[in-house]
Amino acid sequence: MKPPVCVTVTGPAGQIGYAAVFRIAAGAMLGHDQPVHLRLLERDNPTSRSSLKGLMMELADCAFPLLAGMSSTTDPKEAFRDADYALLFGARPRGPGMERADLLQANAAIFREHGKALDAVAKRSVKVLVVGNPCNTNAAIAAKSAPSLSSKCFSALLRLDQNRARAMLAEKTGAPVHQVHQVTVWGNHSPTMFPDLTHARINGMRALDLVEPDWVENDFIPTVARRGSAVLQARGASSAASAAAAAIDHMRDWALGSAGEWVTMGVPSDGSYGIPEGLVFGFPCVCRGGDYEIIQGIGLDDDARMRLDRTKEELLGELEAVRPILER
Ligand code: NAX
Repeated sequence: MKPPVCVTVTGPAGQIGYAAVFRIAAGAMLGHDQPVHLRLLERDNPTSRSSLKGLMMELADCAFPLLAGMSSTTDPKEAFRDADYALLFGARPRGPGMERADLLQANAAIFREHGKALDAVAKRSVKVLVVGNPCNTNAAIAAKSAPSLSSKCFSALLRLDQNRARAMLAEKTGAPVHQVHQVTVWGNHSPTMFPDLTHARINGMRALDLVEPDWVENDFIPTVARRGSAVLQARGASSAASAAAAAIDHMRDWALGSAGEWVTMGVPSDGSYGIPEGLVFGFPCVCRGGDYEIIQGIGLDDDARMRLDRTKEELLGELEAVRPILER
């Protein structure tokens, strides 16, 4: 058996955290030969404390052979010490009457603090996935708050959007989802995202030869972009198990490789496709050897370019709005 690695999860008592930790402890993220030590970071209040206590009782009761240990804390520096992997679900939810701008500010402060703590105490090779919204900008804040770590340590969850897009295309064409490849979601995890079928293949065929342009424009793109709201309306709660599954897919592929598959990751731009450095943007990536690369040379027509610019502008606006917090 390999030596255990340290996986930090923030917000484990929340709904995505609850759906994720059991699968991580069971080996779904890092493989069935990789023991894990779970470090659980929650807010310091009686409700979170009690939920976390119950969660840890349940984790123990599963008797997972790969769960080498677990601990809980309310101190980010303790939570991220020597972390190999960090899944950041913990974030302030949007409360009644709260504007998106208020949410941005409230969460910027959290991710500033978590970025600084990662910078101080995490392994230099740590892989960080930000899920808490607005996840692209929160990931950019965490990366900027951790100057001694490579910006490549930080990423944001766009995989849920890619999974939704693959599933919708599979359903439309009647193909099994495992035959659907090279679906990409560019940009922000927000309604400005661009779910792109231009290079998608289904069992070796071009997806665009199998569906109508009208369906892509008026059904596929808006449905994928607004899927989160549709789930919220139907369930009375936001996506949880699907978000946890996507977070595990993202980390598993990053750590163990994507076997040539295009996977959408929110990663700090290196200037690819004209996206300014510093923005965390959904790009098509391949993962191998514990690293990712942004796939280069993908053709973008005028429509795609316009959609990328729109989501880029939104992200630039978000980053501008949190600049005062970054300068603190
Ligand atoms: P919940 O409100 O159920 O859980 C959040 C948890 O985080 C709570 O237990 C809370 O106590 C904890 N928390 C808050 N501040 C913290 C801090 N400073 N340190 C540690 N823990 C803290 O939310 P949940 O439904 O689990 O969603 C978590 C986040 O994921 C939200 O921001 C949500 O908007 C975001 N999502 C992102 C998605 C994506 O694809 N990127 C999709 C699903 C989801 O909407």
